[in-house]
Amino acid sequence: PSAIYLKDYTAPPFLIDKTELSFDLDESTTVVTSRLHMRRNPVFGASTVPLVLDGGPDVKLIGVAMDDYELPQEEYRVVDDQLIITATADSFVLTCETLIEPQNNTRLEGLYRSSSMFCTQCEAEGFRHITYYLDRPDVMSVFTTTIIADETRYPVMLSNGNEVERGKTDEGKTVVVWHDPFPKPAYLFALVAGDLAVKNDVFITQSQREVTLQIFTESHNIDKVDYAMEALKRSMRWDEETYGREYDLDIFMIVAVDDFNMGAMENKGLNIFNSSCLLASPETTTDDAYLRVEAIVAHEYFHNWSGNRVTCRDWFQLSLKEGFTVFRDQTFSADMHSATVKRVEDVSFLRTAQFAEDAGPMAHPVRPASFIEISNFYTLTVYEKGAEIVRMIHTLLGEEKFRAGSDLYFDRHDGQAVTCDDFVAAMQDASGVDLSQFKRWYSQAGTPKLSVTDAFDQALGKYCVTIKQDTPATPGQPTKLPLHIPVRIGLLDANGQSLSSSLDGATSEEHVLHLTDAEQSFEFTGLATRPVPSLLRGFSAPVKLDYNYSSQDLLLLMSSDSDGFNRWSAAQQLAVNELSQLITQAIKGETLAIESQLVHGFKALLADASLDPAMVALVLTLPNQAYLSEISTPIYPAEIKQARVYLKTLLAEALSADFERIYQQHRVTEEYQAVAEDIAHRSLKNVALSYWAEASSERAQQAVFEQFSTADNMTDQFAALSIAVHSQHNQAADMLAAFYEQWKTEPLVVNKWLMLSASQDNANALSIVKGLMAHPAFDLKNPNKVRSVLGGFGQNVAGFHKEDGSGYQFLADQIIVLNKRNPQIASRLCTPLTRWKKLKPELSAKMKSELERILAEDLSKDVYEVITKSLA
Ligand code: B3K
Ligand code: ZN
Repeated sequence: PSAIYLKDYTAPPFLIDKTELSFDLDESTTVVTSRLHMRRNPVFGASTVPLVLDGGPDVKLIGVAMDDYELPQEEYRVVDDQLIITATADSFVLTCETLIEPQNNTRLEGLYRSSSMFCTQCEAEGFRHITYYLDRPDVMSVFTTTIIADETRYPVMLSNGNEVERGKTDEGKTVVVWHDPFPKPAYLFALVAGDLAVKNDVFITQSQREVTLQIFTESHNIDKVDYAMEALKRSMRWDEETYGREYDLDIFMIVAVDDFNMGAMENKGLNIFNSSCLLASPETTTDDAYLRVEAIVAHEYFHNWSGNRVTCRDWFQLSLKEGFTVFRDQTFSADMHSATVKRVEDVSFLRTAQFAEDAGPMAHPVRPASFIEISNFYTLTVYEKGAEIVRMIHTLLGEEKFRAGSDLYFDRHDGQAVTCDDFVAAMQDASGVDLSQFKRWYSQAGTPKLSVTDAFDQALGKYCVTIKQDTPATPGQPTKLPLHIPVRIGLLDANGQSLSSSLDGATSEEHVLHLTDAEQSFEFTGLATRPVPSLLRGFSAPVKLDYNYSSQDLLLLMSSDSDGFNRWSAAQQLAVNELSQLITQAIKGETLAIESQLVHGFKALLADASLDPAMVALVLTLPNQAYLSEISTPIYPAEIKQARVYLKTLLAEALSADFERIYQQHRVTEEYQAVAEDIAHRSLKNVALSYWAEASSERAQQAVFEQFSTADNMTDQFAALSIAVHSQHNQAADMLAAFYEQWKTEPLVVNKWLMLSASQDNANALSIVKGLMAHPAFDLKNPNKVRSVLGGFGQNVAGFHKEDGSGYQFLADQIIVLNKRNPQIASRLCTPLTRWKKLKPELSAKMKSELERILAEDLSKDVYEVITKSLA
């Protein structure tokens, strides 16, 4: 397999003005007929380049005709899955008949079957598994889709746009025709056919148009779509109010499917969702999952403008739509609930997972310069770091100019396929803010590190902050240029009061520093005493911050900073400092011991009833194994775990009475609702319970068991179960078994059970996981189940990182099996193995040899790319 490069981009030689598709759906062979109204692309002038259409190994070509002239065999050829036709007119209709077998499609790309239905996934390059086409996002076409199927088995037949015709064939099959008036690339095509139940609703747009809303599921799930429907309406309203974006078709449909490689897909007018990201009910869905449903419904809906109306020129520009749309969904969720809580969650995820990606062998810029398989670039870098770039633009421009920029972007490029440069140009043109240096964020990989030092001149009342920026080398990018980094900063006095100061003539309690040089100093005047800096408020840039805070400073920020995000961040830093000491002791084989300052910080926090319980819960949550691994070199998994358990137990013992009190105080007695206030109480209550359960207390054990047995909602039931499993509760095994019995008919709950079971951190972990994969509840065809078991196992320190390497070997075996069946999923499963260089030497060597063993197989492009880059 070889790489393709952004620098080699050329416009398409042919365009497709209209695409007419017909699907004769059948359980054995599906016949696809396409009529493509094509013409040579005028930008090429008079050209004779041949017509090259993309196909797949699973597409069987029956015949090709040009303007109804059936091409003889010698006038076309198929080479490497591409259909090549040398002689064409300047404009013509190309007709193609192909056969596909959706029932044998285990890749879940193109047209496939999930349970008893047909569905599609075409992004990025799935359409070519349906029929021959110019499968690239800059070829936009108006689609008309005819679906022919047996109505008794497939009463619901859907595609993009509006249903325009319905009839019968001579053999009595039903024919439904859909027409989508908006030109779109093939990756936004969708088709669904099945025996589905529907929930209907309406939305009145800002210009008073009535839009029909429909959510389809298999009939046993239709009682779980109310929350998604309300979330959809909130999203539609929010996009009108916040971005002035109105929905454009008369109907908007969402379909839930069980077998899906990712979360969801924004196909025009017909979104397709992994059922785990759509269905919700109090008894079966946790608070986190409710919020995820809302965020993903919003995300896919927002793509209608940021992605569909304005799409990507090529796949290197993926962040054009994904970074922007993630930023939009993050802001939406912040507006619906607590902005600070949302920011903490997003940053915590970014710093753990995206930073790790940026420091590993797959590190790439937000706009990659090359790839072997585009599916491998639906990454945290493209999505989450891409969203941070848009957020920084928002910080640099301010709310109003940012909106002017987005208005200009949508207006200027409506109906076009454009680049990240076009996005930045619109922001710059509308605001007058120079973003030329800022654009380096798109092309430079790696997480910048800011090293901050300061000095105070008492006589002049002057405080000077010096910031050095440095971005580490990443694969293919040995040296880096300075970035334009917005650093939001405030200053506190020794009592935690916010101080006003002057910087470049502006007096304020908060400033945004524009860091543009490799090293730069900023002078704040008008200060009577040395301040404590609150740096990078709200995480104003995706960077690592190094400033030598004392524990005293951190306790002060944690209790008093006016920026909620930095209160959390200070507590995390304090915990990281203490955990680092403990990890070092563990590595040296010493007895762990520490004089913890966190005890005092937590004590004060738990005593302050004025705080938002959701924030308190987040502050109480110790940095997780993954984050501690990200900031360690080399990684000692068992020692990190040991340090975490030690500190958590120490805090639990010291504050046991406080945790018990908080646990009792925050019980929600009203009927379950997934609203911010209740979610906040539940999260604090359950964090308190998780600590209390670590203290040796009979009453705590009892409380865990009781909550598990009596909870009327999944949040509380599952929290209790997880606590039992992770705190070695003496009834943990019985509770796990009871949970499965109770929920064995609810696949999404069973997936949670699979994940928790696989993460049980004990000596038998591997045999437990093998047992789970042989369990009737497991199914290798279903990505959610694979992710549950193998994802859970990946977090299992004792099992996955077992000293003899058996955990790595087991994961490698699964990757080898899945490589053939579902390359996308196989490739994702490689992620934990890509960290091998950072592991302690004994484990590193074992992990590396598993990568080499995988490489010896006949690999898909997806797995090949990740493995070769990891070993490079
Ligand atoms: N655009 C899709 C992702 C498609 C991934 C294909 N491998 C979901 C989303 O980001 O909205
Ligand atoms: Zn997206």
